[in-house]
Amino acid sequence: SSGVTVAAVDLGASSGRVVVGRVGGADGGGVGLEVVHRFANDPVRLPDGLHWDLLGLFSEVLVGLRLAAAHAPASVGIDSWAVDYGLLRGGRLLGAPYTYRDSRTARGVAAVHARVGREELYARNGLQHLDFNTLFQLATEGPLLGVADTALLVPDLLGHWLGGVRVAERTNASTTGLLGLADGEWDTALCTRLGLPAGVLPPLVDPGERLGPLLGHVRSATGLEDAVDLVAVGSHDTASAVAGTPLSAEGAAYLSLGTWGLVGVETTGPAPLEAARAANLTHERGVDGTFRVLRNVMGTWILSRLLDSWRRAGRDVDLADVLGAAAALPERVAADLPALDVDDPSFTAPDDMAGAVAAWLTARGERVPTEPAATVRMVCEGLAAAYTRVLGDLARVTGRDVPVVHVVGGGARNALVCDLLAARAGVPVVAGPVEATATGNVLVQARALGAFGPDADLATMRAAVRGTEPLRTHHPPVRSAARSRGR
Ligand code: LRH
Repeated sequence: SSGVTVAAVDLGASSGRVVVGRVGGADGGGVGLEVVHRFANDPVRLPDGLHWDLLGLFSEVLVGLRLAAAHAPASVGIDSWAVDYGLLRGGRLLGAPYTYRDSRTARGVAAVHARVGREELYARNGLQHLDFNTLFQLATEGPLLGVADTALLVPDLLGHWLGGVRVAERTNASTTGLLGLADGEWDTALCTRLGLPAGVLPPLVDPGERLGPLLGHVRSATGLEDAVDLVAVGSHDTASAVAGTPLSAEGAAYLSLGTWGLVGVETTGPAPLEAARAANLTHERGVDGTFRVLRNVMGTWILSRLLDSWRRAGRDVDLADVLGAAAALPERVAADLPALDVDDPSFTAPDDMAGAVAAWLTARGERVPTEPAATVRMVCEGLAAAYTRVLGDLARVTGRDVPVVHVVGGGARNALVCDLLAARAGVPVVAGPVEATATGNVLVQARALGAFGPDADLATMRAAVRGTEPLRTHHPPVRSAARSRGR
């Protein structure tokens, strides 16, 4: 065949991109990606809290699609970070959406738990407790929720602005806390118990469903053809990332490493529930009815905020340079540094990350390093330790050994974290693709357009990723390999 060309919009919590993807044809069955537009995604603080600039993001999406139009894509698919949403009435957006880092969420947690306890909530939705899960955010909306007729998660909202449809794509819907773990449908009984109007939740769709043409003014703004359809993808970025991960071995784990580090395995059903709850693992829905049993852990956020602190203090530190210096620290020096507890709540949204790290160390009687390299080493050691703990939990809860970990997303470039993870976990770490999320987005669209044949499963699509993307394996040092063999 001549292959299929699609446009993927992928919005992360710190940056977004529009990517043109080609499957089949000249790429010989592989996936070819070209990032045609990149842009920052910076939250905006207003007197009432921390918001996303969704109109700004939408404008960037249009700029990107205009650039993509030159490659004549046959469809467009959107994914973004999870949990956040906009409220609409009669098609009009009711206020600027909040970011999940806004502190309002704590109130929502108290309000929800006053009506439904943690254990019952977990039995219904299977989610790791995160203060920002959508249901806690909705519980803080008050009267506005009585005015709204529709709530749309971020990628669904952008999809609505591109194509006019109002739907809830299921993988992202599974991060709201309002989707039933057992049946994958909206839990309207839970909504009623929480006093949330279930009527604002739109009909669910699955990745791969065609959602129809773009609006006329979007076609004129972008130059995209009349025949271009909006196609539902795994609209939760992590769902697309896992779809785009070339998982090879049985039981292989993934670490989708961006702002967050999502450590998990793909399963065909929920994990044993009591054990999963005790380990604070989440159940998110993946492409093709899969489950992502994972834990949301700190990702590259601390590192990027540290660079920001240093920059504001007049010290320009380059990430690649400082990671290199952190990796090159003598073993003796590195061994003396404490591993940072990266999931400490004081790192969630501090104004000054360097100050927060210093305060954490001081509170524990530790010396505060003056060199960025030492600080970065502590962070990376802390990240690797946290991911290793989750891998242990996953093996225990699922009863399956984890033979290999795939690190995807921008963090796959962080060789220090990959090396430390391989050493601590005692298994090989396969790094790449960096653009796994866009890849997963492209694959699902391409299949919907016939690039793989209608019955192609995830394994078939993943084989296409393995063929085109150079992957790098980080092996555990010999001593820890021996240790894990002796287990
Ligand atoms: C990663 C991510 C993650 C969620 C968080 C809100 O970008 O979607 O899966 O837990 O953002």
